[in-house]
Amino acid sequence: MAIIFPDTSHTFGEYLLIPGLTTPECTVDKISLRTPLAKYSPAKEESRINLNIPFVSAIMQSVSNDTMAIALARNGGLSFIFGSQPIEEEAEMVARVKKFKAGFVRSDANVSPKDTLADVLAITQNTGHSTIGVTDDGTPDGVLCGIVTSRDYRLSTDSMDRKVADFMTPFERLTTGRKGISLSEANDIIWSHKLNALPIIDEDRRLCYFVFRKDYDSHKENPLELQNPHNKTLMVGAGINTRDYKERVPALVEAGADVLCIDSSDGFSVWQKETITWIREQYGDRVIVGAGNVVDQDGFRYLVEAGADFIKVGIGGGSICITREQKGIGRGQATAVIDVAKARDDYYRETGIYVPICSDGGIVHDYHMTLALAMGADFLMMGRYFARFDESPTEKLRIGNNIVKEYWGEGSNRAHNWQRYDGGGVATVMKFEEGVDSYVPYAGPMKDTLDQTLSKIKATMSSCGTVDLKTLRENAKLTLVSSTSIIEGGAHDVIRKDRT
Ligand code: RVP
Repeated sequence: MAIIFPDTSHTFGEYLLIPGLTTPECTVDKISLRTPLAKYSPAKEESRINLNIPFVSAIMQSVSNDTMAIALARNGGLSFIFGSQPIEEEAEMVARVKKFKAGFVRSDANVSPKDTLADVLAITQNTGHSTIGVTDDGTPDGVLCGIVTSRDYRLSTDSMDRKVADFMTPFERLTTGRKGISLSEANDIIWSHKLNALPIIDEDRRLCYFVFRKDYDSHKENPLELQNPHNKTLMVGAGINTRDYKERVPALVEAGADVLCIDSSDGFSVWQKETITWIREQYGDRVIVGAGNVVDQDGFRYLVEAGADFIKVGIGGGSICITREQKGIGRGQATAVIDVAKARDDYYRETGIYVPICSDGGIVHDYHMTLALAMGADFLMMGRYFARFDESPTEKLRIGNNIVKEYWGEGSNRAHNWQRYDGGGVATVMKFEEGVDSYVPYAGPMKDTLDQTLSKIKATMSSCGTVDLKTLRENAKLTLVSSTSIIEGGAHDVIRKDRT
């Protein structure tokens, strides 16, 4: 007879946390959200990647491109660049994140000495930038001949066909920095020479970047930035599938991806094992690779024994996901996390190896994040949450009175990611959709909302008397709530002024 799980499967909104003793040791300012991403033996070592905040962005076309990855890594989390695109394009996105240097801006307003004042004005208008690089060929990385700023010309008297060479500040009179200097060294030069912009050049005098005085403050405010400790680049992840991994993985590794993740709605498959086995044969443990998604202990064990570095948990809970309706597979996200966390802890007790788990999908309110972390998730993958921000790759639109961003599932026809829903065999098309195309309310730049979310998580952890995520997992007390008490949890039985 089939196994029927005796317990109902639940989701986050059906639980609440019970406060623990709050002490001076666990006030909000002392709380750390650092968390391991890759498996390790706690008795001997640290995880090779620790997130500074327990968030990763979903492996989705409508969520994780290079812009999102840079913004999230700068705030302490990590993006997985979507894998449902040609290999070269995914690798290019990874490479763009790795090349990003906070405060070092590739010049997008450039002229050559032979151009005219009219050309300068046109570029200023198009780009909105008033510092123009003058290079021998007018490209962003040509040999630097000088710079032009609004102080170099006088619109009321200068002729529009005046040559740039006549009015630019020439190279000989410029202060420049050498490629390879740090941001703080560049800023020291800016301050000591009273500059607004410092051109950075290489040994052949080619323009590499500008560092601007006005950016200084914004680049100081990212204490949680997630950097690769060896080369100081921002960390980035990338999605792979179980079909073209022999080509995709080498390209992503070459581009500098710090971590890979096999992206599948149902990861309990021999194809995931084959993919991990191939990666281990080619790269040993050098390549960090996560696997999933699973929703029970058997799935966890299988992928861990196959060699995965972390396991993603969740089927059918995603906001755009209709897998449960279409295929009838899945499990309430809270129950899935609790069950898989138990398997992780059992495995740790047996082997001394701790394999982090990621709760993927189904987070609706900020407090759900703390619940998921308390239930045992080491970190969270979110799509809808991140899709709402300026940094996501999708269109911002006005629909009626609302500003929205587009957000579509990888199982929708729009994404056409058949590899994610691959059941093996020769099929290379999706016969039915497992996701929808939708809008989400626009939420502005990531940082503002993210800071508020993190403050809420820390406030809850402080209420629970916990100072880090490990103690939250170990000491949290959770209770199931009835549907009546869920109603009691919001404002009720009053006429809200903001809704009249
Ligand atoms: P959410 O954060 O609730 O929007 O869920 C995002 C998650 O949903 C993804 O990380 C992925 O696991 C899942 N997903 C992505 N596309 C689809 C689909 O089309 N069904 N589901």
